[in-house]
Amino acid sequence: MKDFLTRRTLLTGGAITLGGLALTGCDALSASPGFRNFLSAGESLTMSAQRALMFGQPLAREFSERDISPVFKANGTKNPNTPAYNALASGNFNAWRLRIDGLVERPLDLSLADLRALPARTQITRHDCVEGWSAIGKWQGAQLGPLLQTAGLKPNARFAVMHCADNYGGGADMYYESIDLIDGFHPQTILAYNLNGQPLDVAHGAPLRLRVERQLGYKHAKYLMRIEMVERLDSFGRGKGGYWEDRGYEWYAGI
Ligand SMILES: Nc1nc2c(c(=O)[nH]1)N[C@H]1C(S)=C(S)[C@@H](COP(=O)(O)O)O[C@H]1N2
Ligand SMILES: [Mo]
Repeated sequence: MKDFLTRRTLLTGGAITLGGLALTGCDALSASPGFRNFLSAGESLTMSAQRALMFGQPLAREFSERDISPVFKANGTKNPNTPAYNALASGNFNAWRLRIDGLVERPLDLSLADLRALPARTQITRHDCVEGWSAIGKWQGAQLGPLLQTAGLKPNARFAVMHCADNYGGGADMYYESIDLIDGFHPQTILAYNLNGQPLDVAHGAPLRLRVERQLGYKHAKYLMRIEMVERLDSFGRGKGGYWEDRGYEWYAGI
């Protein structure tokens, strides 16, 4: 594991500027003038500022072990089945790396072992798909926020674009998604490698998928390959910030 990814670095290092924070309209905190000034001052995001940012960002409900659904339906792509993905899968994803790049000071390339060595968060949550089904599962993974902090966001970074390994339905467009920094630093936003205590299987997004628990199912990008920090979303896909957004779904898919 790279030595800048130590616990100490995660806790102390990596100033994050707040200039690029895209606030969502319904956030009570963002409506307060004091908070706006604080943001526009472009100060660096210290641990305490980060905590202030969490304030007013409710957690999605978490459930207990006995609530876990006996079967967690798989939906959308159930196997990317591209030559590149199949090669990674047949090597047990040992050669897979998650790249975090774009508007960051220090691009990262992380193996599954790197991610599993980081402090883990476990959460039992309900996944709601717009197609009308839900399932409760126990997800485990590394929080995205500390990783972005390690990479060091440039002042103009506003969104995290998730690039996936699959082209849903075999079309030309690769699946992708995007979230803002409010969701990026939300404590329940994790890069999940386990579902119900087992390594993520191919159907559910192996080796790594996003969990962004206050949002609908299609935001939870499976088969993550790269997280690109960007200022604007209009140059990706058809410009609406996600595969399904490009086909008419809302970008902010809050539950
Ligand atoms: N890469 C990728 N991510 C994806 C999809 C997909 O087709 N490809 N489908 C989305 C949709 S609509 C849902 S409901 C969930 C389904 O996740 P699951 O297969 O683990 O149930 O993944 C989301 N993430
Ligand atoms: Mo979905």
